[in-house]
Amino acid sequence: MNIVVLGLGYVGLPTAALAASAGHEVFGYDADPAMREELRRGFVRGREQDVCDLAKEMLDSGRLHVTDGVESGDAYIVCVPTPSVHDRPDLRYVNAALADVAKVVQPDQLIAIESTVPPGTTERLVRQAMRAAGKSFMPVRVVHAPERILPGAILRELRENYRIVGGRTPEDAEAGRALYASFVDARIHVTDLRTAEFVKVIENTYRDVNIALANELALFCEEIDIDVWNAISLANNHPRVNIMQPGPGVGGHCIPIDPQFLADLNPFATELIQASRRVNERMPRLIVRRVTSLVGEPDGDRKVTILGASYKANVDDTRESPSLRVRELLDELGYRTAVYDPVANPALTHHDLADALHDTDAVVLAVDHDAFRTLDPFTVGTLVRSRVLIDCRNFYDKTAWKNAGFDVYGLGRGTQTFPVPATAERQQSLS
Ligand code: SAJ
Repeated sequence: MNIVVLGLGYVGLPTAALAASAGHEVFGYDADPAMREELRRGFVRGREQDVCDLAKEMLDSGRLHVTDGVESGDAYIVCVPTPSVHDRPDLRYVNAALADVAKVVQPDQLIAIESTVPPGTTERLVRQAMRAAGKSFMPVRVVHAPERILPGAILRELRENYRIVGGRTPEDAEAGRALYASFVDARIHVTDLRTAEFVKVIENTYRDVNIALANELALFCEEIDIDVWNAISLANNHPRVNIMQPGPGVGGHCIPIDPQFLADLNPFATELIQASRRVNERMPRLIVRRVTSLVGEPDGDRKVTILGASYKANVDDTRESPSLRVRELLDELGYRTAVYDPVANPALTHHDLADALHDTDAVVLAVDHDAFRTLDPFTVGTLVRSRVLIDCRNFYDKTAWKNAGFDVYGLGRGTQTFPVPATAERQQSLS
């Protein structure tokens, strides 16, 4: 089969490589000419080694081609981003990809959209693109086959995570199922277009709401002096309870965005979803409030060092990163700030840990990268100006840091680790 993949980013490239490794002839196109040129030279962006290796192997094999335009094929897989602008889905990349496809697509060929879109979008956009190209919509097969690969485990999830394929008609869905069955090992569930679109969005919405619950419980626990991490872990022993982990906020290009697609479609039926967004969005501000209560108001000299710039552990992606939002808020208030992250894009961070920690008044652990595990509190203590640790991920052994002379505040751990004044007052009023 000849498969055309549009968008060669973190979803499109591994998809193209996997399809090529299954024996298909794959023609990949990305709107970024620099990326196309890099790929042709065999340079693959990204940190997940198995993805880079497979992509290089397939480029070398001659079964994965990088083209300067959209070729005609038996199937077109659209893997372009759908960001959010002012809390509304920005569909311009999907529209551009479909305009390219509409020019070359022939009857009975299959268009598969993997990009996350609000329910009702796939059919509408394909119809518009076909009309604009002066073609009839009906003879083309259309499916929505949402990507659901977890950054950090892309290739495994692409191969093994079960898939939803929604078709405009049952025949379209079957054509989509056959396409994906030819290169993934996962179970494939077939449904209609709108249900597939909805399922993808509610998966990420479920995660956002669940994390919001964990964050709310963390703040509640600080007030009543209970360790939320322990409490959640105990509650999760129950076979029907699965609460996620608190943190400094929710980042990445999916989970903070997708719930807004539902809220945008129907603001009145999405109160819980919108409230959860607000809870998660205010977390960076709360971390900044903790900084101020621990080190004092900014005075032009006070400095805060943030460990981690990525949106989550062990990935280099910094999109919507809560850690960078914490930095932004601190900068706005007038603190001096430094960010150190050995995993994320080096352009955004200090290259040298000692340099980042020099003269600092508080260390904020924002991302639980494995690389931070071995940080020695005694060594850190010799580099900083004031020994204050704010651990947003329950990452470090608090006793070890306290023994090294640090005042330690752990998100959701209450006064068991550090007597925050507001909590002490609250304790008095409770007793
Ligand atoms: N986070 C928490 N607490 C947790 C788990 C995560 O605060 O218990 C935070 C992370 O630190 C991060 C954010 O949430 O800032 C999102 O991370 P994530 O690992 O939950 O999700 P993503 O965005 O990396 O990937 C999600 C996945 N969706 C689901 O698991 C339902 C992935 O399968 C999707 O393919 C991806 O979104 C996407 O592209 O939509």
